[in-house]
This record gives sequence, structure tokens and C-alpha cells, in this order.
Amino acid sequence: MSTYLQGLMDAVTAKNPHEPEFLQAAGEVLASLEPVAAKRQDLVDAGVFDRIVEPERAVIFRVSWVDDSGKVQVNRGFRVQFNSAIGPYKGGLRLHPSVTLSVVKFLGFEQIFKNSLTGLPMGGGKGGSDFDPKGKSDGEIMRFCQSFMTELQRHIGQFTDVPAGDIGVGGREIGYLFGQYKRLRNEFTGVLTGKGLSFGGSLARTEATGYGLCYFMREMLAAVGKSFKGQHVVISGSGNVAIYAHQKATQLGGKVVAMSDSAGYIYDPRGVDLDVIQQLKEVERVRISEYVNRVRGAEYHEGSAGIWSIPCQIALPCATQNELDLESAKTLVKNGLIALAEGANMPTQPDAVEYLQQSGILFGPGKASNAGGVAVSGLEMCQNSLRRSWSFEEVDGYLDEIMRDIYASSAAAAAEYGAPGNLVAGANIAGFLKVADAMLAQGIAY
Ligand code: NDP
Ligand code: 2IT
Repeated sequence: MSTYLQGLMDAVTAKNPHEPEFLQAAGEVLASLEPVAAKRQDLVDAGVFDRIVEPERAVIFRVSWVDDSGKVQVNRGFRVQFNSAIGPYKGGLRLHPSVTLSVVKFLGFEQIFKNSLTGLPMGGGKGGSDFDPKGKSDGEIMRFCQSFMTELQRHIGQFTDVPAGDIGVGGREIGYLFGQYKRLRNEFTGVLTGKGLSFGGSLARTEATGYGLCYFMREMLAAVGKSFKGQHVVISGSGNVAIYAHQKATQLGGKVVAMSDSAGYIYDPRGVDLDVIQQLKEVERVRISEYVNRVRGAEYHEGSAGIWSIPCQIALPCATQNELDLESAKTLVKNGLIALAEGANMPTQPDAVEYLQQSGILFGPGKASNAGGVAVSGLEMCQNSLRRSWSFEEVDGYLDEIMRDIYASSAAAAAEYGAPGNLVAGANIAGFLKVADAMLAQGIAY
């Protein structure tokens, strides 16, 4: 890195000593912005790099609720409003015991560039809580969501900040959050995305992240004359992103042979049966280990990271950050991997990313390859403003077009800034430039 950007990274590290995930995300972005800093002294002079690594606002709040046994529970809630240069803050809410300020800041920071890449007017933000939804009753989930929104509502709004789902937050949770917002504010507005279809949700939002990921992978493969056809695909996770990645990868001709959850993975050489996965995960909400009791010939193994030992040509990590380490990357390459695209946010550890790129593997970074979810969230906001709903085919068509554009703009930025083929650099640069120019135009007090 240049002296200037290294000095900035040192300052960010000193200022945020207990935030490893945020420092990992910021370090990767700043490293790839070096050629931009060299070419754009105006951005350096206006302190754009220094400002973009500092959230505009971060809110931390108590969320108290009563469990089914009558006991009072206390969780911590977060909303980090990172950057509003190109639109209202936009990004998901995560409910998982691992949620900390560092995790929310890393996700909010990534969201700035991802949202910019979609071409839609959305700033970057993220939120969540260390609440663990596992094993909670429907009533407990509802009371938690209502308490969480009772505080969050004063910080968000359709023109201010529009949250959505992420790990642990799907249609059920968005419904409870929306109901509480409406009750408290006495207004029916598109303050959240991922809403139910009967109250302002968009068709294809549920499918959007997984579908978009496969559209992006299709573009990566097409650039080297390849496709999904006949390829074995390994998808980690079995949540929203993983399920619809499976559906589209299969439609495009791939064969998904393994999926996982946080406890372990299944290997099904005949192809993972998506109907069974959806029944287990979307309906019964049970462990993936149950799959082997329903499908003959499938195997279950404890330990989620073991999934990367299954041979495949295409890998789609769709679970969580840092789930794929250097050893796993080496195993994948040894077993014939040709391409990997991130459905999750930052699932591949930095040394694994470097190894894959140096080994000639096509690599799609999450902020580009998983942008389909927030892109359709942007389209949901658009439909809410119009008070109209588009058909599934219309939304899916826009999604496909947006993913093609993200691939093209990332590839073009990589080539223009001296890193042809490097989509990590390309996505960071293309996403950054639009936000940076908006910050420059809007003056320093931003
Ligand atoms: P879900 O909650 O629907 O599913 C998460 C999946 O990942 C589950 O299978 C879960 O297993 C697994 N998982 C979660 N945490 C861990 C962990 N610490 N170790 C191993 N496995 C884990 O979430 P989503 O599918 O929505 O999100 C998955 C990833 O995609 C996240 O990184 C998210 O930020 C990202 N993403 C999501 C978008 C969306 O629209 N939903 C958009 C763009 C990115 P278990 O059930 O056992 O916990
Ligand atoms: O990481 C992400 O892009 C999301 N969880 C989706 C955010 C959104 O606002 O739809």
C-alpha cells in the first residue's frame, strides 16, 4: 500500500482495536484502492478515504423482552448507518449470537460498495442483535422483534434508512418488525424490504440473492467459455441464500452435491434434493443432519468446514464470514475447482482469496456476487414508491440485467486500474468511485 493509505489503515487499526472483522473488510478495500488514490489527488485532498472508513452514525441499544417462562431477557441491538452519499442507508438486520459492533460495522462497510454497484440509489448500513433465534418459540421471536423495533423505529424511515433481512431474519421476522413500526408510527410505508407479498413485498426478493449469485457466476464462467452445465457445485449453508442458489444453479445445468448448516454437511452424490432441504429448513426449521433420514444414499458429516473436501468445479460459500480458510482453498484447488463466488459476506479468509486468485481460479467477491438481494430490495422500494407491483418475470429480468452490469463494471474497473481479471479490486474500485464522487460533490461536512 502507498504511505498514505498504509498510514490511514494504521490509524483505523489504532482507533478500532477490538474490531477484527471490520479491520479485515477495511484492509481489503483500502489495499485495492491504491491505484485510485494515485490517480485521484482530489479525493485524497478532500479526505474521502479517511471519511469513508468512519460510520456516519452508530446506534447501540438495549432490547429487553419476556421469554415463554416469564423470565426477562436482555439483548444488545445495533444499527450502523455507514454512508448516505448516494441514497438512504440500506442493509439487512442479522440475529445471531456472534453479532458484535465489529460484525455490524464490517457488514455496513461492505454494503456501501455493494449498494453502489447495483446502480440503484442506496447508501450503506447494517444492524442486528446478539439474540439467538435458535430454539425460540414463535411468540418469543415476535416479542423480541417488537421490542427491537420499539427502539429502532426512531432511527429509520423510508427516506432515511431501510433495513431488510440477513442471517436469522427472514419473512416471519420482517413481518413482525413491519407490524410494530406501523403501529408505533401510524404510517404504512416501505420502511423495510423483504416484506410479505400481501403488504408491499416484491416478487423474487426471496430468490434474489441466490439467483443473482448464479447469474454472476454464469457471467464469470462465460468470460472463459464455460458454463454451469454438467459441473458439480458445492454450496455451504442451507438458509435463504443457499436454497435459491441451489435452485438457480440446478436450472442452469449444475448438479449440487453438498450443502451444510452450522453443525455439519450432507453429501448426496445423486444431487441434493431441494424439496427435502426446503421442508427441513423453511418449514420444520430443523438440522440438516435430518436429510439422511429422508434420502437414501446420502451422507452426513459433523463439522461444517468439512464441506470443502467434497470435489467440485464450482463452490458457492453461502453461510457466514470467514467460513473458508487457506487449507480448504488448497483442498478445493487440488480437487479440480474452477470458480468460486461468494453468496455470504466475506466468507473467504484473506489468505484463501489470495491463494485462489494465484491458482488461476475465477473468484467473485461477495459485494459483487451477492448484490442481487439488495438490488431487488431497491426494486421493492421502487415498487412501493410507485404503489405498483411488478411480475416475477419483470423483477427477475431486472435482477439478471443488474448482475450482468455489476460483472461488466467490476471487470472494466479492474482492467482500467491495472488489475485485469481481478474482480476483488474491480468491485471495490467501481463501487467506491460512485460514492466517492458523490461525497466530493456534497462537501466536507459529510
Ligand atoms: P439464513 O439465516 O437464512 O441462513 C444462514 C445459513 O448459514 C444457515 O444454514 C446457518 O446454519 C449457516 N450459518 C450461520 N452462521 C453460521 C456459522 N457461524 N457457522 C456456520 N454456518 C453458519 O441467512 P442468509 O442465507 O440470509 O445469509 C447467509 C449469508 O448470506 C450471510 O453471510 C449473509 O450476510 C449473506 N447475504 C444474505 C443476503 C440476503 O438477502 N439474505 C444478501 C446478501 C448476502 P444454522 O442454521 O445452523 O445456523
Ligand atoms: O448483505 C446483504 O446485502 C443483505 N443482507 C440484504 C440487504 C438488503 O437491504 O436487502
